[in-house]
Amino acid sequence: MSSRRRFLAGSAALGVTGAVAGCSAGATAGPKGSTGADAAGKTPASPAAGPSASLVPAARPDTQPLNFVVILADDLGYGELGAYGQQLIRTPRIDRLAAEGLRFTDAYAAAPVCAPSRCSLLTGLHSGHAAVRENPSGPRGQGSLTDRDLTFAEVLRARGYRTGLIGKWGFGPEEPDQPSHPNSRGFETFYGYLTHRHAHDYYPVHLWENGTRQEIPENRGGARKTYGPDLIEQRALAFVDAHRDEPFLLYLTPTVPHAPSRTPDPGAYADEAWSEADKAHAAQVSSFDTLVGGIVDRLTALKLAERTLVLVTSDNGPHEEGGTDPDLFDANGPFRGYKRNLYEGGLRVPLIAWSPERVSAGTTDRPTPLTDLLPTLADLAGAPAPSDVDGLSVAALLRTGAGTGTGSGTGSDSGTGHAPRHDHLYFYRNHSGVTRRADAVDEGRARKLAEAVRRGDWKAVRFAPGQDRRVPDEEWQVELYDLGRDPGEQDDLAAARPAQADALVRLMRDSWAETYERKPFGVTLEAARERDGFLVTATLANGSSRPWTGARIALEAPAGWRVRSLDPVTADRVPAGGSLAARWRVTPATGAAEGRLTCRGTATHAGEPVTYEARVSVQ
Ligand SMILES: [Ca+2]
Ligand SMILES: [Ca+2]
Repeated sequence: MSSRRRFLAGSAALGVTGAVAGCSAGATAGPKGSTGADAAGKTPASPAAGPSASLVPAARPDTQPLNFVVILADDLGYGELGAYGQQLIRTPRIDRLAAEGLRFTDAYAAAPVCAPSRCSLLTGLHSGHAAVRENPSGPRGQGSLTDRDLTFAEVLRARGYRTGLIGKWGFGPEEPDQPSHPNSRGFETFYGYLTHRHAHDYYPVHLWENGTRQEIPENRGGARKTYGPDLIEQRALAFVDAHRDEPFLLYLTPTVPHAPSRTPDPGAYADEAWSEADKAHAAQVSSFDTLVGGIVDRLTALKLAERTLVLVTSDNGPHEEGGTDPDLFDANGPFRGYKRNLYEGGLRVPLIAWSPERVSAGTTDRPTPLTDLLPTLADLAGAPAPSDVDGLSVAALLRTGAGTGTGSGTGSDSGTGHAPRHDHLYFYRNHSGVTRRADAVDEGRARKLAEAVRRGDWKAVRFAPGQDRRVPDEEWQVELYDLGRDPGEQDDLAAARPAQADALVRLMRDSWAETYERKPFGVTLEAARERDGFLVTATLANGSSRPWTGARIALEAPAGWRVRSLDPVTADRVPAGGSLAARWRVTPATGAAEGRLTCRGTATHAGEPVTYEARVSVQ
């Protein structure tokens, strides 16, 4: 029987101290754990009386939970914002955030194309470990997340955050109620495009609202009546309004400035002597800026700005599709390459962190892959993060007084807080789609499998002879660059510094796992059919790096069902990497053919309550 890990709905401003009360098993607590007695008939009469109403940390006046708004552009290049040197396209709202907040000069998308970049961003795993490592193409089909893929939304749900994804999800299949749907991966609210390909349609004839396909009939037959990004903006503002009084995560992923460059209005660029595609592209970038500004204005109007962290970034380097000319805009800034390349232009992205009164104005040159997002949000929310992710928390940088350094590029932390630094960053690319400039930059190797590593200022890129990663090292072409001296990756030092190149190739080999086994995290629930009912097994796994205390698991069954606990359901302490497991015998009510079982696991992590939930339908 399938088990789906879910994270609880909760409402803010309700203190949690007693964790689970009134549940159908584990009614007593003891210092060494207790075995709940036969608890038939003790099922809570209504969910409101049970634990689901008591999830969110008490909002102490001095420590209001921080809201998170993560805004991810699609194919916005490093050089396309004024704050990063853009001369032709106007982005005044984001530029102001960059001036007031922390600007990362060395932020990296986790991959040079959408799907793997977004999978890594959501899960904190780099592209040698993540579930989705390639864009959908040909027979390989659409990448999917699984029940084993823990997203930052799921991590925050455990602390009672209200979570929404508005925009492009980017994974298939195009179906509701499956493990790769945002609602199954921690997002309570989803509105927008499910699959990668559908997100290319700016005038869609349908979008998804959670599990429901919503028709947009006015766009049928190629009509361009309702612009998808406008709907996304409306829903994003509505999400902020709806959750103004509770801690929330908004993951806002508009489909701009991706190809095809379509916009209802070229606006300020109408009279430029540019192609229509370039005018529309510039208008898309400016519309992204307007969207960001609109969200900030709404946060300010609702008096939420002081307790909200806004992060603005992009999923990969600039595209050249649909006739857009990235060189007109110098969209890759000082770097070599575009979307699809593992040179810096394909990977390096803007990243701005803004939170008045929390984040000081400044810049940091810490090499910061977007895999750092999950542990950072977890850190700031006081939520456990899985210890087996590749990302590291940069919470220490996002503090008043931390972001004042300009950075020297030498790997020093001076002036940029004390966020841990990565030993190295790893990137993988295997993509059969190719564009002219990207292929020229790759010297005709854009269809070849490639890898890159940055360690300190050293950067190595290597190309396989084809799309098979298992070929011997000597068949790869390796290049080596010194980014400190040569950020544009023009001077290949591989022949001059073979030992350095070999060292980075070893890191590439070590970074890759054909299948990356995850450590258990949160609640899993399984039910096996027995003669008169079910044997139910639940596990609360502490996959974080800190011990949990006061752990408890409880099983909830439909009214009238008989639930008999077979094992202790509490533990004073669950060490990092440990777990609490228990079994129950469940007998359906007479005549009941099917029902849903819910298991909640609760514990205290670093002084704060966390709750995980899993459900299974039995029949
Ligand atoms: Ca993209
Ligand atoms: Ca350039």
